[in-house]
Amino acid sequence: MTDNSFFPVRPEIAATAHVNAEAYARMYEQSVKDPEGFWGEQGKRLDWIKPYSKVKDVNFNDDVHIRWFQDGTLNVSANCIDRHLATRGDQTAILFEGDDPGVSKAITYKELHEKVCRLANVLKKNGVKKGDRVTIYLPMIPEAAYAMLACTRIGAIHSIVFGGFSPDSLKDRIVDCDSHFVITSDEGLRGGRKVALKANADKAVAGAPMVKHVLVVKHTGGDVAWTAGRDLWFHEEMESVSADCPPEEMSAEDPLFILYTSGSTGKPKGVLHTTGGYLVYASMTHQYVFDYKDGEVYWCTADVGWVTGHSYIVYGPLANGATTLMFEGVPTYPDVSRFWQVIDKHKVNIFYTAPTAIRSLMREGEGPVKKTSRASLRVLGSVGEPINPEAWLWYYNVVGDARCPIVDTWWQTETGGILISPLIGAIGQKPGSATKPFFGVQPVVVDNEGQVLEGETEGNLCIADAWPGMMRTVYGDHERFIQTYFSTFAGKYFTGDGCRRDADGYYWITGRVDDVINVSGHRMGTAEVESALVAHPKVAEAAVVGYPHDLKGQGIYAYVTLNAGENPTEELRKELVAWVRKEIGPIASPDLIQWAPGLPKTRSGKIMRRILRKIAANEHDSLGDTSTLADPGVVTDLIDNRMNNA
Ligand code: 6R9
Repeated sequence: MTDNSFFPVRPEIAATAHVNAEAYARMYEQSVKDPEGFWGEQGKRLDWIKPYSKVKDVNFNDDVHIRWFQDGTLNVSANCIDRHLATRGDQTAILFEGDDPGVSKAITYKELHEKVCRLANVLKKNGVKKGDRVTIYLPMIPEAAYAMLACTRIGAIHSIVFGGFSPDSLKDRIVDCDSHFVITSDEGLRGGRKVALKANADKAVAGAPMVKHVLVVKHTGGDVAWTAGRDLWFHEEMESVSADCPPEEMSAEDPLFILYTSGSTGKPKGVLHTTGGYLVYASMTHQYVFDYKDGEVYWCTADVGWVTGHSYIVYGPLANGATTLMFEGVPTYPDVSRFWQVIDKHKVNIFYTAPTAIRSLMREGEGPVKKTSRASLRVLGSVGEPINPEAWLWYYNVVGDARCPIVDTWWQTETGGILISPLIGAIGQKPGSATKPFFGVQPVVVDNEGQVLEGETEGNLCIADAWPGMMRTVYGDHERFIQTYFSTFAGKYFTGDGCRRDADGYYWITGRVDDVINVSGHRMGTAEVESALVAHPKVAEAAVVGYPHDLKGQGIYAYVTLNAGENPTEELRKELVAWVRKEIGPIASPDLIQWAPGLPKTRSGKIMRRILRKIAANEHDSLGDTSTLADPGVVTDLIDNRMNNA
C-alpha cells in the first residue's frame, strides 16, 4: 500500500508541546553548528557531582573515539532516584502490571530508593565491585529495574540477557564479559505460561565457571534446584543489609552497561554504553520525543532485555521523574484487549509499542479496542521495525481515535536513544516515515561506493557526527567496533539500514541492508541461525535469509543441505526448528525450512544470498545476474521446491 496522507501538527498540540516548529528549526541548527554549546547546556539536565568543562571529544576517522562530558562525574541512580526524593518521594516511580490482570503494584520513588540501596549493598556484600560485570536474566518485574539501578549505584556494569534466550546464549554472554554475578528469578510468567529461568541459568552457569553467585528472586514460587554457597535468595539477602548506600562517584565515560546485539557476522557483540552522555541523551529524547510532561503515566511495552527497555522504560523516564509502567505479560492474555484495558486501568497518557504487536492486534478487528475508553491517551509511539502504513493508520484511527499523534522512532541498540522521529509539536507525520532527525543527529545517505547523495534519494543510512548517547565500543573488541561501524563508509557511523529521503527531507527506513533480519522487532544475525543449524549432526550446510512476513515483518527462511544418506522428513524439519530454539531461543526459530540439495555459490565458494533472498520472497523473476554461479542448475531446483510463504 502506498499512502500519501500527511498529518500536520495540530495548532493546539504545538501550543503546549515542549518543541514547536520554530524551536525545532532553531535548536536543530544550533545542535549541529555548535554542538559544544548545545550539549553543554543540555548536560545540565542532570545532577553532576563534579561539573564537566569539556563537552565533546570525538573522532570517527583514524583513532576512533567518542567521549562526552569526559571530566564530569555523576551517578546514574542518584539522577534517576535521589534527586527526585525531595519533590516526588511519594509519587509512583514504577507501576507494575503483572501477567495476571489481578496483580499490580505501585512503587514510589522513596520505595525505589530503599530497594536499590539495599540491593546495591547485597551486591557489595557478595563481592561485586566498581567495574565488575553483573548479568541480569529476569522477567519484566520491578526487580529488573532495581537490579539495573543497583549496579549503577556502585558502578558495576550490567549486562541484561533477554529471558527468552536459551541457556547456551546466556552462557556465551556471561563468558564474553567475564561476569561473576548473575541475577535471575525462579520462573518468569508470560501469557499464563511459566518460563524456567533459574533452571536455564543453572545450565548456563554450568558452562561459566567464573560465576560465583546466582541471586534468585522468588517470583512464582516454583520449585528450583539449589547450589548451596553459590545460590542466594533475593528476599533473604535484602533483609541482611542496610538501606543506606551512598552513590559511587563515576566519571562520565565510565561504562554503564553492556547489551549484546546481533550483527551481520559472528557472535553477538557486546555494545558498550557509558554513563554521562547516555543518560543526558536518554533523558532528553524521552522528554522531547514523547513530549513527556510532569505527572504523566508513560508506558513502553518493550522488555528490559532490549535497548528500548533500557532507555525508555528505565533510564529516560526515571531520570525525568516520570511514572513508568512495567508490564510482565503479553498483548493477547487473558484476551486481545489487554493493552487497552491496561491503558484504562492506569490512565496511561503515552503509549510506546512495536509494529508487530499492532499488526497482530489489528487482525482481531476494532471490537476489542473500541470496547475500552483510551481517553487518557495523548501520544502514541512505534519502534523496532518499519511500520507499514496500514498498521500506522489503524494505530492512529482505531487506537488513538484520530486524536493522538504517532511518533515513529527510528534508532538502534548502538545509538542508545532515538535518532529519527517526529516531535509532536513540530513535525507533521507521514505514515511509514520516521520523519526528521533529533537534535544533534546528522543523517547522510550514501551510495554503495560511499558517495554522499543529496536531496531526494535512496541509499545507505549513515550518521555524520556523534551524539552523546551513542555506543563507545564493542566490549573487549575495539577493533571490531571500528570495523563494523566506521570502515564501510570511512569517517561515518554506518547504521546497517537502508533509507529513502523524500522531497520534504523526510526519512523512510527501508530495512537492513546487511545480513541482519528483523523478526517482530528482534534483531537476529543470519550467521547465528546458520551456525546453530550446522551444529546439528544431520546438517551439512545451511543458509538463512529473511522474507516478508505479514505479522513479524520478516520471517526466518532457512535453506538446509543434509549430510549424504539423511532423509528430508517432516519430522526432521520439526527437529531442526526445535534444535534452533534450544540453541539460541524461541525468537530464532526458522519459520520455513527448505531442503536444498545444493546452495547457489560463486566459483570461489561464496553463498549468493541475494539469490536466496529473492527466492524466499517469491521474486524469482528478478534474480539478477546469475552468471557468476558455479552451478546454475541449483537455482532452478530451489525455485521449483520453494516453500510456500504466502
Ligand atoms: C530500538 C531498536 C535496530 C534496528 C534498526 C532498524 C530497525 C528500529 C525502527 C526500525 C524502521 C523504525 N528499526 N526502529 N526500522 N523504523 N522506527 O529496535 O534497536 O533492536 O538494535 O534494532 O531495528 O533496522 O537498525 P535494535
